[in-house]
Amino acid sequence: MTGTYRISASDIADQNAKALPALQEDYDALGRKLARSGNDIEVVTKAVAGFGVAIPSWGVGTGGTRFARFAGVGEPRNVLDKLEDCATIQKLTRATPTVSLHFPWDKNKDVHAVKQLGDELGLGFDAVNSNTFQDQAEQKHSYKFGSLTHTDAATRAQAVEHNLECIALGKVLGSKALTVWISDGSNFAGQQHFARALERYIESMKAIYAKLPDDWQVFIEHKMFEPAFYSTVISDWGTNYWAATQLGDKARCLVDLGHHAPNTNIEQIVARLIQFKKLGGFHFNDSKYGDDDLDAGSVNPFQLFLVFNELVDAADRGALDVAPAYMLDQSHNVTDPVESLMASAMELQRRYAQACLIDRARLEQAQAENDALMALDTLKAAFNTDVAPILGMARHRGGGAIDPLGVYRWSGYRRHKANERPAQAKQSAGIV
Ligand code: RM4
Ligand code: MN
Ligand code: MN
Repeated sequence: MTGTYRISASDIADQNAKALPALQEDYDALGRKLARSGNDIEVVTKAVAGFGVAIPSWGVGTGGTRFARFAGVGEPRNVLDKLEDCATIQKLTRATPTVSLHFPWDKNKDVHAVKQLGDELGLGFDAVNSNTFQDQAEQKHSYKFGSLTHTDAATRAQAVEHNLECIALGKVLGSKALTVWISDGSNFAGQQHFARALERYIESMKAIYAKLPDDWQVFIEHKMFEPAFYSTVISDWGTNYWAATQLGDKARCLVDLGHHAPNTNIEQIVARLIQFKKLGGFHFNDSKYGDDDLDAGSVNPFQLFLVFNELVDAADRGALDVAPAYMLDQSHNVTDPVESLMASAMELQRRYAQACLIDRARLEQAQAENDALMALDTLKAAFNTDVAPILGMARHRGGGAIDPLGVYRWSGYRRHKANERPAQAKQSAGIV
C-alpha cells in the first residue's frame, strides 16, 4: 500500500500567494539588471523551466556508510513509496520530472503497477540501472570476484542476463536507456590481468548491446576505485570512451562527478566527451574525497557551474548531437532525502541558469587575446549573479512552489509519512 498524504496544488498556491509580491519585485529588478548586459531574463527563465533531472530511486531512502545507517522516519518501504516521494519533489520543484530505477532494489511483483503509479503521479522513467555489485538471495553465482568481467563464463552470463532483464523492465516503464556500473576490479597487485579483464567486459557488453532496442542507449559509468581498491576495470573516462567506441553508436559515457581522483578537471572531461560525441549523461553529486555522494554543489559549486558552462557552450555551437541524460546520484546520511534532492535539483538549475548568462562573445575575445584575467572575470560575473528570482519564477509559473523547502516543512509531509510508513525492524549498513 502506498501512502495517502499528498501536498495539494491549493496548498502550494496558498503559500505562493504570500511569497509572490517579493519574488515579482526581485524578478523585475534582476530583469532590468540583466537587460543592461544584453540578457533577456525571459529567455533564461524558459530555459530553466525546461530543465529536468532524474531522481535516483535509491536516493529517497536514507543512505549510510559502510559503518552504519541511521534510518530516518517515514522512509519509503518499496518502489511505490519511493515514487510518492519523487512525485513530491517534482510537485514542489518542477525540476525532476523523471525517476531512475535501480534493479533489483526496485523490483516489484508487478512492474505494470509501478508504471501505472508513475503515470498517475505524472512521473516518467529515465535510465534503468543494473546491479551486479551485490549478490542476491536466489542467485547462483557470486559476484565477489566480479560480474561482467568475471573469469568464470557462467558468472558473466548471469550478469549479462540481469542486464537484459533490466532492459525488459525498462521497456514496460518507458525507459530509453540502461546505465551499467560494475564494481569489478582488483584489490591486490597481480590479482587481475588488466587486458583480459577488459576483453571479458567488452564481450559481455556486446551481448547486452546486441539486445538493446534501437531507440535505447546504454550508458557506461566509470569509477576509479571502490569497492575494488587497487584497480577497477572501467576506471576512467579513457577506458569508458574506448569501451563505448567498441560497442557502437548507442553506447555512451556517463560521468558521475564523484568517480574521479580529487581535483580532476571534470569539466574538461565533459568537453572531450562532447567533442568525441560520446557524452551520454551525468550522475550529479559532489565530493570532498572520493565517491562521497554528497549533495550536488555542496562542496564545489564552481565546478558544477563550469560543467554547465561546457554544456551550454556546446549547445550554443550545435555541438551536442544528443541531449545528455541528467540524473542525481546521491546518498543522504544526515538530511531528509526529499529536502536534499530538492535542494540539489535547484542547485543544478542555478548553475545552468548562470551558465546561460555567460557573455560568450566577451569570453571568446578574452581567449583570443590570451587575456586570462578577463576570461575568468567573464565566468565569475555569471557565477556571482544571484539567479534565485529566475528559479522561483520558473517554478511558480510551472505550478511548483516558490519556496519548495519552506512549503515542504510547512506541510509536515515527513510527519505524515512517519505515520503511514511504520519503521521497519531491519537495519542495514551500506548504501541501501
Ligand atoms: C555506484 C555508482 C552507481 C550507483 C551505485 C549505487 O558508486 O555511482 O551509479 O548505481 O553506486
Ligand atoms: Mn553513479
Ligand atoms: Mn558512485
